[in-house]
Amino acid sequence: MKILSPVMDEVIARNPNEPEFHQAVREVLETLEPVAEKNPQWVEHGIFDRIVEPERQIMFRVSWVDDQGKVRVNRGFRVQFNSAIGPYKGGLRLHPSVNLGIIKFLGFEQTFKNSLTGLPMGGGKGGSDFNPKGKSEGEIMRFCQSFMLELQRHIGENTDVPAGDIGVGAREIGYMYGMYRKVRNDFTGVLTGKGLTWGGSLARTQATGYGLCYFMDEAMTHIVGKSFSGSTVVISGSGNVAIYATEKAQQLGAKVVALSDSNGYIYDADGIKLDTVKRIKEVERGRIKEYVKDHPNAIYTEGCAGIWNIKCDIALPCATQNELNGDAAKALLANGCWAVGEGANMPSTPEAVEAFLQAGIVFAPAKAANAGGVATSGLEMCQNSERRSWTFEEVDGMLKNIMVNIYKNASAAAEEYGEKNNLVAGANIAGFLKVATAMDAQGIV
Ligand code: NDP
Ligand code: 2IT
Repeated sequence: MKILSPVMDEVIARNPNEPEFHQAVREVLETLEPVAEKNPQWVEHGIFDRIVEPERQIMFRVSWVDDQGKVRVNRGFRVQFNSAIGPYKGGLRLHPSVNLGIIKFLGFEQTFKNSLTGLPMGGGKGGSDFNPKGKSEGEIMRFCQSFMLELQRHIGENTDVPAGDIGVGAREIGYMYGMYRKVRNDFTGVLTGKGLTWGGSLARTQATGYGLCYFMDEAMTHIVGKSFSGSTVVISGSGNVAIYATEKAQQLGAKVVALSDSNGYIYDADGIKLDTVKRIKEVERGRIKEYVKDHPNAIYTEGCAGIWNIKCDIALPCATQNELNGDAAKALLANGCWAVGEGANMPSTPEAVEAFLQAGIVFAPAKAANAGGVATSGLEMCQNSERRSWTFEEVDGMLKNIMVNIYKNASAAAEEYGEKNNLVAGANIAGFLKVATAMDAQGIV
C-alpha cells in the first residue's frame, strides 16, 4: 500500500483494539490502491478517509429480567456506516463475542456488499453481546423487546432497516417487530426477514445459502469449467446459511459430507441428510452432534477447526469470522480442494486468503458470495413498499440474476485492474466505485 497507507495508519490509531475492523479495512484498501492511483480526485476529496469512518455509531444499555427474576444488562450496538446509495441496511448479531470492533467490521463490509447487489442500500450492522444459548423463550422475547425499545428511535423504513445475522432468525425478528409496531404505531417494512403473514418475503430464509451456491456455480463454470455436480463439499456451521447452502448444493448434484457448530463437526461419508439437520437445528434448537444418533454411520469430532482436514472439492465456510486460518487453507489445498466460497462474513484469515489466491483456485469472497441474503432483503423492501408479495419462483429467479450479475461485475472489475479471476480485488473495486461516485457527487458531508 502506498497512497492509501496514511488512511490505514489513521484507522489503526483512531480505532485501537479493533483487530477485525483493521483486518477488513486493510483488505479493502490494499485492493483499492490502483483505484486511488487512477482517481486522484477521490484522494483529494477525502473519499477514502471518509469511507472508513462510520457515519454514526450507537451504543446503548439493554436491561432485561431473567427467569429467576435477576436483572441482566447487555450492550446494544447499531453502526450506521454509509448511506450514500440508500438507507443503512444490514443484520443484527446476538453473540457473546459481539463488540464495537466486530460490528464495525461487519458494517464496513456491508457497505460494499450492498453496493454489489445493484439495489439502493447503504451499509449498517448491529447487535448485542447477549448470548441466546440456553435462554428460555420468555428470556429471548424480553431481551428482543428491550433491545428494540431503544433501537426503534434510530431506525425507519427510509433510514435504517435491520435484519438477522448470527443468533437472529425469524423468531427474534418477530419479537423485535412486535415491539417496534407497538411503540411507533406504524406497520412498515422497518425490518427484513419477517414472517410470511406480516410482510416477509418468500425465499428470504433460503437466500444467503442459495445465493452462495448460485454465485459459486457461475464462478466455477467460468473459471475452471466445473460445477457442483459430482463434487464433494464441506460446509462449516449449521445455522441459516449453512443449512440452505447444503440444500442448494445437494439440488445441484453435490455430495455435502460435513457440517459443524462451535463445539465440533459431523462427517457423513454417505452425504448429509438435511431433514435430520433441519429438525435438530430449526425445530429442536439442538447441537450438531445429535445427528449421529439418527445416523450411526456418521462420525462426530469435538472441535470445529478440524473440519478443514476433510478431503473435498469445494469448501464453504458458513459459520463466523476467521474460522479458516492459514494452516486450514494449506490442508484444504493439499487435499485437492479447488474452490472456496465464503458464506460467512470474513471467515478466511488474511493468510488463508493469500494461500487460496496464490494457488489460483476459485476463491469467492464474502462480500460477493454471501450478498444473496441482503439482496433478498432488498427485494422484501420492494414488496413492502408496493404492498404486495411475489411468488417463491419470482424472488428466487431475481436472486439468481443478482448473483450472476455480481459475479460478472466483480470479474470484469478484476480484469480491468489487471487482476483476472481475483474476485477479492474485483468485488472490492466494483463495490467501492458505486459508493465513491455517489459520495463524491453529494459533496463533503
Ligand atoms: P446462525 O446463527 O443461524 O448460525 C451460525 C452458525 O455458525 C452456527 O452453527 C454456530 O454454531 C456457528 N458459529 C457461530 N459463531 C461461531 C464461533 N465463534 N465459532 C464457531 N462456530 C460459530 O447464523 P447465520 O447462519 O445466519 O450466519 C452465519 C454466517 O453467515 C455469519 O458470519 C453471518 O454474518 C453470515 N451471513 C449471514 C446472512 C444471513 O442472511 N443470515 C447473510 C450474509 C452473511 P453455534 O450454534 O455453536 O454457535
Ligand atoms: O451479513 C449480511 O449480509 C446479513 N446478515 C444480511 C443482512 C440483511 O439486511 O439482510
